[in-house]
Amino acid sequence: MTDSLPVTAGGAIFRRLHQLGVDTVFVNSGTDFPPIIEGLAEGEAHGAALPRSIVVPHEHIAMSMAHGHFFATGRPAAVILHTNVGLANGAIGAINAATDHVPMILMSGRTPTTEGGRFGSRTVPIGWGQEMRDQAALVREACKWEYEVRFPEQIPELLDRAVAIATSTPKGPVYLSLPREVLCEACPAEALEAPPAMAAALLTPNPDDLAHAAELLAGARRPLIIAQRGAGSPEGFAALAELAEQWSIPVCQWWAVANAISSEHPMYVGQDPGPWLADADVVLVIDSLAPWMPDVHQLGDDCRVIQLGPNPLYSRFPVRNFRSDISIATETGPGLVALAAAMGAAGRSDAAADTRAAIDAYNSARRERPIAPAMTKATVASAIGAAIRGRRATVISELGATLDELGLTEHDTWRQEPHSGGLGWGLPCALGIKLADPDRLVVATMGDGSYLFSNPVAAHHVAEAHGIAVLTVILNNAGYAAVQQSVTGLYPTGYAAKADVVPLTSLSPSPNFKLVAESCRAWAETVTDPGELPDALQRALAEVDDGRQAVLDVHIG
Ligand SMILES: Cc1ncc(C[n+]2csc(CCOP(=O)(O)OP(=O)(O)O)c2C)c(N)n1
Repeated sequence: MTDSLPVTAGGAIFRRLHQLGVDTVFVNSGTDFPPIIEGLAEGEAHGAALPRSIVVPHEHIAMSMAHGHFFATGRPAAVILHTNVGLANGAIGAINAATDHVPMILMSGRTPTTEGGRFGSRTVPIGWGQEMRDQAALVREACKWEYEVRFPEQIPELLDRAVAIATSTPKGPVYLSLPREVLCEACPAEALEAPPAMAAALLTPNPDDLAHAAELLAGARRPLIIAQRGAGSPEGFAALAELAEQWSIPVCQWWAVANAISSEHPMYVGQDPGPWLADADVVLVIDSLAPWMPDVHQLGDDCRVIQLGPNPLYSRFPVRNFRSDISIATETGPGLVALAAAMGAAGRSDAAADTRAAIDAYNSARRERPIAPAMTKATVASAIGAAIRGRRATVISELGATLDELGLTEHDTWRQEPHSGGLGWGLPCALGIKLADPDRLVVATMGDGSYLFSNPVAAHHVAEAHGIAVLTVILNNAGYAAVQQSVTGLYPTGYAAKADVVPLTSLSPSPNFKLVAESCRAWAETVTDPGELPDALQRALAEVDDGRQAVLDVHIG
């Protein structure tokens, strides 16, 4: 702090965020912003320590970049949007963050309450047009906490509380609404400089539950582990690898959104729990919203299930009835480390050899399955995997490259769109990761539909403006294959399945994505021949290593 004068409350937000360790604020501004912009300029003029502000010309991108920022740093970013309309554009991002347990300090202006007579009162017709009876309702279901600032001096204490709640187990977004007149008032400076007043509450496993779970797993004849949202931390990743190896337990990653185990681990059995679930007597479910598909997979009558994760019963969701005999609420990484320790140094002796033989046979068939020579998602994934091998890289997939064909072996090298499925997340999430961790290679892969949802011109603009050199690989089938598959899955012999083009799923003619990327001076190429893909990837990676964003529009069948 360079002075102790009261500061404009709009700028006080930035000063307090900095003090709370929030180093990046993604912003899309509007007419509610004068006290925010004036307060920021005031802070800069006075040499105050502030987080960096990144201007993002679409709110879904701002939210998804904040999502990626958390992936890269483990710390929340803040997002400030324009009143109800900006918040509405950002609402998908809040839904995605909530489902992915990503903390985020989300704020938006509230149109001035007063029609005149106060500094900050309404000055333009949108002052009336943007008022809502309940603005917070736009994101309430996705947020752990919300409030509307009433007085300027509340700002430090409210932000302390916002950050502490967002980063408590289970982590998630919080929302603060910012009325313009309040932000125009002065906030006392002293409290902005005080240390954080509130600590996050982080869960570690209850020892009794842990002992019970360890006993059950150690005594199982046909145990199975299902992971969906990763192993939580490098330590959790290592603990799971050791536990699976030592106790000969197959590990399956059904619909994974983060990788929990190396693709090359001898106990990794791919994504399908089908071959293992019906016979399993104990299943450890690691942080999985939907660990199997009840319509297809059945548990045996005597099977016992242990669920472990930040919110093992996923209490936000009204219907989610997966069995849970032992529910262990914990941050996932420390929970896995503690579980491995509780299981001790012994190992499963009696049935272990049989399990290993079955897994080996299953895996040789699975791993030796040839990848078709045609251009498919699997071909592209396998080429990307080969191109990035040995590098510190993270691959993002939004209906993009398939996990198993990438052959990833390390923690935090894979992220898929959250199970909320709010598309348009992938490219900006990759930008958020790369912005926070510039030395990491970040490859964003997505379908052409997902790419269009990500507001590509705005996303490439942000990448250019901030020198964020991400490689984007579009898996372009000129349509919505996932929706087509969903239709033919329900009506395999129906009219839609027999139609030349499944209605409502075509994106033909495909835009020229090369030109879209080049409009922001990205390096871009279109690839149609699978034989050309490896070289094209090398050319693209050379550009990215040189600091320029690159885009490959890969036409898949
Ligand atoms: C914001 C949003 N709108 C619509 C959907 C519904 N949806 C799910 S998958 C999908 C198709 C995605 O197409 P693409 O990314 O090209 O991948 P493909 O299905 O072709 O593999 C759509 C539209 C969604 N999940 N999110």
